[in-house]
Amino acid sequence: MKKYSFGNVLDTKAVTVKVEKAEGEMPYFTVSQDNHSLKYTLGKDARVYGLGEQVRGINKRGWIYVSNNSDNPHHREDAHSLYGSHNFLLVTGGRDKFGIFIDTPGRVTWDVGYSDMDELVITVEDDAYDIYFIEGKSERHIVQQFRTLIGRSYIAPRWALGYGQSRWSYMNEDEICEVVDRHHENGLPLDSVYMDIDYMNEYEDFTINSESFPDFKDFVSKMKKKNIHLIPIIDAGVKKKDGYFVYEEGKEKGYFCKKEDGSLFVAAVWPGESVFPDMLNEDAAKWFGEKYKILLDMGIDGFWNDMNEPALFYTPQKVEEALNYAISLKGKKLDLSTWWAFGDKIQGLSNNEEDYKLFYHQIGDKKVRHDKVHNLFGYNMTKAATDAFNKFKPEERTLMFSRSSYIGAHRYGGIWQGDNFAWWSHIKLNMCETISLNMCGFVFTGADIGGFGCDTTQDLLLRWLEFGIFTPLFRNHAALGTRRQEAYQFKEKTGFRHVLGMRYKLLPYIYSEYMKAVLKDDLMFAPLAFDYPEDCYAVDIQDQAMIGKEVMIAPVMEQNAKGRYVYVPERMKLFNFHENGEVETHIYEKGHHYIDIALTDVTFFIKEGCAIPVSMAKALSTNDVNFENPEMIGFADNEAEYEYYHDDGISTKYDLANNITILKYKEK
Ligand code: MIG
Repeated sequence: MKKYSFGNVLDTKAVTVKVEKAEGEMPYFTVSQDNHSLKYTLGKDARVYGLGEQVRGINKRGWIYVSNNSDNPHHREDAHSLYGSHNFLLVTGGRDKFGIFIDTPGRVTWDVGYSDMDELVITVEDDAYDIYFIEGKSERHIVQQFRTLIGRSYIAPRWALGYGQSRWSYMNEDEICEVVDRHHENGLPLDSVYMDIDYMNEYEDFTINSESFPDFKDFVSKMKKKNIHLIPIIDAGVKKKDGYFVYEEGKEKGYFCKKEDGSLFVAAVWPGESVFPDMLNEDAAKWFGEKYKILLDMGIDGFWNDMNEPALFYTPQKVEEALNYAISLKGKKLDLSTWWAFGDKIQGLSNNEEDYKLFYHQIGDKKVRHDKVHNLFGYNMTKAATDAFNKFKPEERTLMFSRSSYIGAHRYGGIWQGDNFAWWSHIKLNMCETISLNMCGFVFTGADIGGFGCDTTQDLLLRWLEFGIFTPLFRNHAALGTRRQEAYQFKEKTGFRHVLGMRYKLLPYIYSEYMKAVLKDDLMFAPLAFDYPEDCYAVDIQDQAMIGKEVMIAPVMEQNAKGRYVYVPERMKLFNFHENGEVETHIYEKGHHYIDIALTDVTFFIKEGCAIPVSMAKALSTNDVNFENPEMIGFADNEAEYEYYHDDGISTKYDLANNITILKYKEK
């Protein structure tokens, strides 16, 4: 590993290991005179991986990406930034094989063969940054070293790998009870219900609307008795309202972000005019984090952090400007360009770049303008919460995942993949992001299954769940105003029962793989290219994935498809779990094959010589899963072994050596 530094770097704390600075010339790249831009010539066959939460495929070559945390609900191919900044790239397949990590809180532009197909140009906005080069004998080895550099990933409680139902607009106790009861009546398993902003009193963090939830503590405990965890959302913006305790306390202590003149920075988000805790100020972050205790004390054991890019709907001054502009047009005859400018003024109010330059952070004794450290805000909000959990509940894990992140945040929480759409292409995006995020340390991740924005369909939800049963975070979530998409809303009850049930049958394997990936700094999800680097077909596959060392998945991601073409990179056995309970298996030789996969089939491949643990018991929650004595399924001439990780799923003692047993499988 080689580290180079430019200028006086602000410590992001992404890296947890001390690395000495290297001497001499930087490898692979030529550096521009002002040190802002790095250039590398990509070989014809070079492939580029990483960048975590970004659009497009697993191989990032052919587009330009920007590390700039954005509340961007349009996860289209032409997007440049989503909610997180994950500045790790891995180049392979051509003449060189290396990883590169750029540690900087500011913006980075990754031109991966966009301006010139054969050039990788990385432009760093800040004058000061650290850069790490990692070499290794394989792609996986490079990723492992990078993961060790950034420290062990966050570990979720095991129940958080159960199925979660969410929707923006569950308004009160009755609605939540209905969700739980209808799952149970229909034999649909469920471990958690997510509470979106509507549970709060006027969108005020750490409050509960007492009309909709008259005795919240009691409600939480009633739900626990049904094996349901309630997971409230926490937003970054704090309502600016006299008498609201979080606002009053924070204002008095000087913990909110301020403008240059020392006055409070105010912008509107869900609560209306809001102020923003200075997540980069240690004291302020500690204060905000410890507020989560209010909910912990009511029995809550999981949270999701939202709006923490931070998203800004508008600032009062920008609205003023827009209104003045509109008024100035009154009575005049609009030409087309003025009409466009008028529209842009209004549409450009949200997440406006100029607004991010209006407020400051107090970092130690330094006052730093927000835009310089923008990408660290969500990270530090999540860290604040987890630091508090570790203080108040050191023995037990607490569920925490965030929308916005930076590398380093992976030690404090997972992330969900934000506001996707009920589009078929977003199943694939979900898979590609999951793989890239694993490389950057985010192992506890998943997307809004069924799609967040726009109306879903029964078949989309089924196909998406069939992929989602492999991701650690397994949550169905949808936006206000969209078609209801709880599994019980659709006709195909048996199908949903079967697909959701399969998650619980596979949980001994999924949980074990999740924990091993975290504890060994390894990938849970990997591209085929990493395991079959010499296979000219495997290296290009963008719609299949490897899980652990045993399994390959090839999800159906097209509407009305009755199956799909799959590339099988070595001899494997297909398992097809049909909704009628039958399990069909078939051995495939290396090559391209068309595989029939009916709408409610759950399919995956097991490599020859491998086996995985499953719990065939019927389960309505993770409590019903047989983690103690799982059964084995596999593909072996005579015997296969599986390295099984098993613990109590809740304590914070994660002893790899003591929690591993070798399970044996024998072909019947
Ligand atoms: O501006 O809380 O990504 O999951 O349902 C939208 C409402 C705010 C965005 C989150 C989404 C959540 C929604 N939030």
